[in-house]
Amino acid sequence: MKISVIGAGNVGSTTALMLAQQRLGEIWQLDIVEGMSEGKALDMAEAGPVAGFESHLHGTQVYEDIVGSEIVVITAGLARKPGMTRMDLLTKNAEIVSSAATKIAKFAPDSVIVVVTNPLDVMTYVAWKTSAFPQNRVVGMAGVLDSTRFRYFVASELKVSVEDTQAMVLGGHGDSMVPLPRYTTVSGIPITQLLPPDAIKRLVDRTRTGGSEIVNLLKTGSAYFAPAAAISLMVESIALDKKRMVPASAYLDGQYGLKEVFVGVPVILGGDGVEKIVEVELSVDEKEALAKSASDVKTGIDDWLKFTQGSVVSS
Ligand code: TXD
Repeated sequence: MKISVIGAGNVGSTTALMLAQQRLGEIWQLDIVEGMSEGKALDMAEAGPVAGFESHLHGTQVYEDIVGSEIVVITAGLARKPGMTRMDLLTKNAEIVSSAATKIAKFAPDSVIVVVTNPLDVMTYVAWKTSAFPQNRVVGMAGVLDSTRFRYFVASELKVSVEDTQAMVLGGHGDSMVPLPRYTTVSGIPITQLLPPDAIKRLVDRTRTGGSEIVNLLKTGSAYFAPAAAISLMVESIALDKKRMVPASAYLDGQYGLKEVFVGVPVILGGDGVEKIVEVELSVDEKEALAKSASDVKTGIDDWLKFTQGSVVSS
């Protein structure tokens, strides 16, 4: 199995290390910064003898080296800098993601692409459009991260093991994400039976702002350990055809009453990527919240489409 990670920054390199520790195969990291991915890959490979994994880790700056990859993770991108608008970030990262997706289509045409770059759901759409891959072979990582945060908060509140705690978070990766307490359980018991409504609301709100909580503490950069663990889970499910049922950003074609948008829903992830989108029963409020979240994503997609059409017309 050959797995490539585009972008060897915090999330990309931590993911590469986790994948190596899972012994999933040959791991390539690609970054534009000269020497960085090579240096990080060598450093990680040198950890192998004591950490107990074989050193199939490589770094590169050229896409030719990712040839034949079965899975490609896109983490390349910029973080929002002072003075940059949301739209600036969107267009800049869309440029990076679309150039990566075009190269992936050329050198790893049979791969499954896992998108991580923010704004996540819009970037997943951009990668799908520019790679021209079938819908099932492009998926975005956010729901597994948002759910693992929710699981951690619930387990800490109830003082129970995270192992017994499961959570489901749908929607776009942003403030409008939709944590579902009714489908969040400890050993099968919904938390609505274990916690009072005000405590659930507090944990839901903390989940929604989980990313900024870390940014505020770190001050420079954003979370990467939990994101990398979430990516590794998805990559493992695809690599080993495990068919895990997890929330992920997938292309909707009528499911949940939504169309032509990538948004977080429960999916089955296997060797073919998104093998099935699972439709669960939602209350009126939950449905509304998911539709609102999807409409925020759609606005971003439309902005990108208008921007690319504009730049084609003006060039
Ligand atoms: O839940 C999620 N989906 C997320 C998303 C969770 C955490 C981080 N999330 C987003 O992932 C974050 O908002 C960023 O858009 C990406 C990557 O985050 P990271 O923390 O790893 O950012 P870094 O450390 O700045 O790394 C980005 C790397 C850096 O090394 C750049 O040199 C590289 O991307 N980069 C490129 N590599 C290859 N090709 C191109 N064009 C390129 N441009 C930048």
